[in-house]
Amino acid sequence: MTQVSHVRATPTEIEFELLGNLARARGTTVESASAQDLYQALALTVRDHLIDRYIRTTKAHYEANPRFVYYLSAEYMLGRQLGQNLLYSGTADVARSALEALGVDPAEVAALDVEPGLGNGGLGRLAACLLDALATSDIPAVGYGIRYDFGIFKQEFRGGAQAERPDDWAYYGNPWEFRAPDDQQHIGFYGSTEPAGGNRAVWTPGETVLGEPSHMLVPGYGTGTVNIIRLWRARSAPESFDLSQFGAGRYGEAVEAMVRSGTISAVLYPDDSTELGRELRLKQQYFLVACSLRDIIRRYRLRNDGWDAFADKVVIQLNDTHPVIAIPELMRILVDEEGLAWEQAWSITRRVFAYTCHTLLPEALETWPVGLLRRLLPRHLEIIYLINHVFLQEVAALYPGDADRLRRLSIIEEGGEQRVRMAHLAVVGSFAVNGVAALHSRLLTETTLRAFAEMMPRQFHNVTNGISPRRFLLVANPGLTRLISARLGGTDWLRDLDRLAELEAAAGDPDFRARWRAVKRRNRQDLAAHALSEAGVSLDPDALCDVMIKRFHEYKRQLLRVLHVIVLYHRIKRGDLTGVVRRSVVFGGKAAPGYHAAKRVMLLANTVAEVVNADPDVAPYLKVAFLPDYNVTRAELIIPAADLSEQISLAGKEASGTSNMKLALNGALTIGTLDGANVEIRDRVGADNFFLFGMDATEAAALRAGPYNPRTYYELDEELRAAIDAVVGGPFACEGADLLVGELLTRDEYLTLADFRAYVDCQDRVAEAWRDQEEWTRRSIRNVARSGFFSSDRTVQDYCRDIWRVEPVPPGRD
Ligand code: TH1
Repeated sequence: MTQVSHVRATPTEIEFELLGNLARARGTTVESASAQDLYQALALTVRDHLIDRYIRTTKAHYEANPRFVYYLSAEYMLGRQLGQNLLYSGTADVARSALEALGVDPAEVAALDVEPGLGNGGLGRLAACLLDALATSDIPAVGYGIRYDFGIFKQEFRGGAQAERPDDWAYYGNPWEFRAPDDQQHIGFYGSTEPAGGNRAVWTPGETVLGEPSHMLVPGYGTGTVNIIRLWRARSAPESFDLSQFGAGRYGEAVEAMVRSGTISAVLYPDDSTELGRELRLKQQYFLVACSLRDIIRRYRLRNDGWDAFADKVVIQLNDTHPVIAIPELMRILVDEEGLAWEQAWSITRRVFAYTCHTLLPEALETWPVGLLRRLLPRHLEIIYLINHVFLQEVAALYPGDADRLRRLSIIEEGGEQRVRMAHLAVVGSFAVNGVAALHSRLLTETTLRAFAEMMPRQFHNVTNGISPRRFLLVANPGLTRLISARLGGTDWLRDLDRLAELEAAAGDPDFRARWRAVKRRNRQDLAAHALSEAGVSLDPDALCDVMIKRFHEYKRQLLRVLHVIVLYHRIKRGDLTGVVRRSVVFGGKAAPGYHAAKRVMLLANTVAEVVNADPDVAPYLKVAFLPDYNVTRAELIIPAADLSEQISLAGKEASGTSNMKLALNGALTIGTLDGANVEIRDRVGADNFFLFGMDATEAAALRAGPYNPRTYYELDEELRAAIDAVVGGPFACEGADLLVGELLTRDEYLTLADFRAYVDCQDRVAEAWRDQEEWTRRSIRNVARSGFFSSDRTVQDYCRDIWRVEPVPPGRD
């Protein structure tokens, strides 16, 4: 197995350590150990091998007193830790030998590693990929987040419909985390404020909650750095135990406030790219921010005095608007608690924060009702009003008499109930704003944040997302990693992904192509085994593996994918094999539990799968597998097997997308629209290696602006009509199909019908290309050779250069 070389442990030493941990941490012996005992002991053993590095990293940071990046995010999708940490600590091979020497099956033990699903989708996984790259690049950084008791729900299908089960991920204990109750923070909510002279006030909270941190190690690959992610868990403050109620025998009432405190970190909101505006969500956001800022200040004070150096030593990246309440919170600390003048506090604040926007969807832009803020965080609302007041004075001076501009820029949304626009607060309170792909960053400045971009153009940046090649090649696809390493001579390319360009010549080598195909086939076999056991579908390992993995959302247009599958079904049934090659159509993804429209598409996909898979005429050509409970672990299995990557969102809707990058780097060719990072993928891999179809963002916006009649497409396109008819009364009828089709024929908000013909024809070109396996393999190899740009190492370099201005601090080697 490929791994870091500077490790000295032998299998015997690992065996000794493992037995030691089994005895000391689990109180048992190898003879009587359960699989769980062995897993926990192994995890602790591997963890021990990272601890020395962590301590050296901390020492180096303490000595250098460098500028730190603090990444604030409500979500992290870390993926399983064991496999990664074995590889990063260089103990994978020795640990395997040690387990085998003890008569233990390594696979059985590894299967017990649970992925902490502390996120919904791309935004949370991006946070994990950036932390991985920060550590790999030796950048001093800490990730802050919430330690949800329940992560993203587990998905099952009942009668084809999504059913959710709670994710009690740490039930057996999480061996990767270190709890630090002594670093706990007291966080206030509710209550009232009293003026205290000038701009100062005293806030007396009505309720106090404790934030208890734990940290998990974030090792770099091929370097000594081990950073951390610090996650906060809410606990009740002792004073919330109501002794008077207790004394009166009302035990339930006595503990009520205590229980309420804990609910703050109880569960992750399972909504991706939509906003619910619930009080508990705002509480979570403030809890994360308040705990983290106190911790950041504590860390700053270890080596610095006063506030003069704060903005030189600290940069705080806000991952979307979820942690934006940090801006008024820092102002509150500086003005009310530290006694700084407003102007000085504001100058510090504006030099500390930077904001990443991840969306263009209006329904994802957070706004909080003023009434809710006044109740929950009264002092913060006052501060927000004052920030807005000062800001609007600046605007008025710059654009005299332009009332409309004031209205568009204001942090407060008027008209009906006043609301606080968190994106506006974010832009006003930070020194840099960035979008997550070139197209997205441009659209942000032309639409959502246009008035801001006009006023402060230099504050706007683009930083195109990236993914960790360690997670999605080294860990997920060892076969391809070995093949590439053999060609490139060693594994250094995993830290320098531009070196993949050296594979370009290998595309012309028939022997290399044969090996490439063999790896992909092996991966498809592994996926087929999984599809059989988890979805009861038998996939042909030689069929084109056609993959769509992402959250279910109307704008992502899984429905378009399903319509094409129905077209193929109809063609096969009538003996027309145009565009037909053996295909495995694979779906993965969850829908927010309350998102009924997305759930209807999901049920339809499962219904189509059932009919298609059961039809003996069709089965030789087409199979549909909807693999339940898509998560990072499942992604690691699906992505390496993929040949075709479905990136078919309506242009102008997907900010970036990241599965497009993961799939491209694993040798899948993309079929897609000019949306999000697809644009840059196509620029890099070349038009020959990208199946482009459909409207671009400008055309889509124009069509949406005018009168749009989806029914015309239905009437004029015979295949489309047949497909839709098969959904209402035909073989694919299922609950909600009438609603789904009704919306499609009357509104079709995401222009599915307008792009249908272009998509189907483009899929025919895919099939044609697949028939020439040698040529397909050449394209697949070139695709990988040209995708080095999409490493999260490059993303982190961009942030470091354009926004953070931080330098690496390499720790001493062991
Ligand atoms: C996603 C975007 O939809 C996706 O295009 C992008 O690749 C990814 O972020 C990483 O940048 C978003 N996820 C969320 C989740 C919530 C709110 C807004 C967004 S945008 C809860």
